[in-house]
Amino acid sequence: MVKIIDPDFEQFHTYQTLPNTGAELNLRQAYDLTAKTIRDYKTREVAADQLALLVKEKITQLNVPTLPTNNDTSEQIKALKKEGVVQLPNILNHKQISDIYTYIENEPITDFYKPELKFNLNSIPEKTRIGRYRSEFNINCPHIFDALNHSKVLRIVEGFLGAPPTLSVAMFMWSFANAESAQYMQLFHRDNDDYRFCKLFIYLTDVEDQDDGPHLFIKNSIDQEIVQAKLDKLDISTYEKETMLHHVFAGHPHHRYDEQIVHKTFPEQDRLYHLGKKGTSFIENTWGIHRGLPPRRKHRLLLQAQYSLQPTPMFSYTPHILKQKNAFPDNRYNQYVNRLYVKL
Ligand SMILES: O=C(O)CCC(=O)C(=O)O
Ligand SMILES: [Fe+2]
Repeated sequence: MVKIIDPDFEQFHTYQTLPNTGAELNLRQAYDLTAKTIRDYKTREVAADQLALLVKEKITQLNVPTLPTNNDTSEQIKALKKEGVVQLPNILNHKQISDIYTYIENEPITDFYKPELKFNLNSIPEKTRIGRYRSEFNINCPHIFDALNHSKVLRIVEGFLGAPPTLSVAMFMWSFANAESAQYMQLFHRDNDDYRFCKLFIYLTDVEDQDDGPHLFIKNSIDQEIVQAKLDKLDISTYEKETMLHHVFAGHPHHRYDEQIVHKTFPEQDRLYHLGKKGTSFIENTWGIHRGLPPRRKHRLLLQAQYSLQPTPMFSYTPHILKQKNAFPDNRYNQYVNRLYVKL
């Protein structure tokens, strides 16, 4: 088992020692060697439980409290653990969403996959499918921490993770209605950013039907044993079952799954299309298979946050001093949660 030996509160750029080697390596490298390659959910859960204990131990030494347990989120935590998804009452109201829209509408957007490509909402390049903003711009947006640090969200997330969360992604994401076919994260995939993590999604535009590009989550896709049991009920050969099981758990972090195989493995009742007006909010364990369908009618704007036990190896983080100092409650808990983004 890996052991955190040197967490530092400011950055928490921790180092770990691998057993028997004595070698020190960065968390990113440790993760590459372990969590990325573990596809079995129960094994990931064992590692996540250990990591959650280590995080709790470490942050107690740093005087970061855990949240007091509270019954009013226990059902949601249970649902998130069991179903992989929980729908929330709206986290942001229409006035807040309209303030956010005013803040971002004139800001240059960056192509998600081509950072050198910048444009405006009225000049979206034909080939750009997904857009985002600078992280410093995101975190200075009005109300963003009202959503990302909403007490109900943090209670659910901490209950799910088993330790106080690390905010490891915080961004607005545009999906542009400029092509029929799906690309990138519009195709079925699993996120694989930690041993245990989840994402908060908030629609900032209305997503009323398939043409608005809903987020689609595949229930029952998290655990191999459950998928195996589903496949066992299908009237197909053992060879085909094995091939399908292998397919839906294969892959490195950028692997995309074949739509037909996913649909064959997971029938209609496993497919949860999130539809709703702007403000619609949900938390998902995105280790489960999911995609954002390409919108066809109008551009879709999403706010998303990822909460994990440790920083995500894929990203490098630069914390910034907030322009609005009181954007989130000034206590050690919230300082800890936001430390990769917010410099004190
Ligand atoms: O656009 C979406 O709904 C899904 C995005 C996605 O896959 C992710 O953020 O992990
Ligand atoms: Fe994803």
